[in-house]
Amino acid sequence: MDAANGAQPGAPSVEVDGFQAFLQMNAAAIVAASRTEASVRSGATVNSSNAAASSAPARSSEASVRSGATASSSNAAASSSTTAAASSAPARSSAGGAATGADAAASGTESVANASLYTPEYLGPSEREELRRFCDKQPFLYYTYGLPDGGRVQLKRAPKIEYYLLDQHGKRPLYRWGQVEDSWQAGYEMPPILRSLAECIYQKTGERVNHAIIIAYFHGTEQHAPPHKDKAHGVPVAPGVPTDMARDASFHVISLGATREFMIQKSRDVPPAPADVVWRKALASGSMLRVSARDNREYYHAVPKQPGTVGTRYSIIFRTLSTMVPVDAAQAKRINTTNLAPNPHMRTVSSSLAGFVKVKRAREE
Ligand SMILES: O=C(O)CCC(=O)C(=O)O
Repeated sequence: MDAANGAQPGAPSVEVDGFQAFLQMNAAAIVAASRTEASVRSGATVNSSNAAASSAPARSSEASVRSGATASSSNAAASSSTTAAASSAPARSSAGGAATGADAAASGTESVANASLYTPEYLGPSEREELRRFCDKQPFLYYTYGLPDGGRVQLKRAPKIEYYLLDQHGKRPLYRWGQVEDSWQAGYEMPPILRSLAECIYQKTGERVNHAIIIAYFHGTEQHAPPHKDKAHGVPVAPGVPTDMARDASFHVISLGATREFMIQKSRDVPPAPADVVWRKALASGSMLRVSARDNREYYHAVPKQPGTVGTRYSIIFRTLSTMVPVDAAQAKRINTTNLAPNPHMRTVSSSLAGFVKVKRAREE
């Protein structure tokens, strides 16, 4: 384990400083926002010692998930007087705390379908940029997908990299969405930049996410996500398909870079009939979309092909998984370097490196 960034040896390198600040600022703003909301609801003023004393997380059931975005940096700066103790206390949830119109309007958050939420400016410009740079450096994989006839295919429509948090027994979460068993060990422990975001999600929603997949949409039509449901307990899936996400868990999508449209729809049709479209949105860079467990159960979601898209979109999808397995470090090392997807953002580096190697060889000969 690399003490500097909390990742295993060989894990992609990370920059962290800005995000530690991001977490601190957002945690402060979240507590401040929860105080405001609590006082609005109860008519009482909640003082900072109450906030600091509060160690109970917001409840994770859908009914109690509160509205609103993690505050933007500017909001956070405004509440920078909040104490460090208060900053570490998760936002409290009032029972049944659905978004009020005023809360949503104040934070720019849009309520979507059934308790899903879209927050366009979840990240400030510098966090957005730092996270995008982090994504640019990732060694994305083409996962091998198992076909119903027993065949295997490299899944080029969604180059991915996985990150996870270990549990107290040293086990890692496993999310099976169709990849072959060889890939179940793929991924790395979360570096601080992702841990910070996981912590922000906990502060806001009470959900202890333990897994993140980053997907690279390098190209508007080569990379896409067909309509599907995430595989959570209670979601109707085909017989034999495992459901590794916890029951009642939402999933949380941070978008970076080029905008791609995200669809929530009633059918699997591509494109869906207009009457089947529940919600569609070009997800802004730096935004957060929380798709509730209910919306995942009842609807499909998709990122359609989008001809003419300029630039890369990354999505970071945080989930709470309940299937935990022992880590097999040797298999992880093997699979993390198998079927690497060509990453256009690394091309300059690799071509100049290749040039350097060529020149060096020529000099040595
Ligand atoms: O990339 C996205 O925004 C969504 C990806 C997705 O639907 C999924 O991983 O289940």
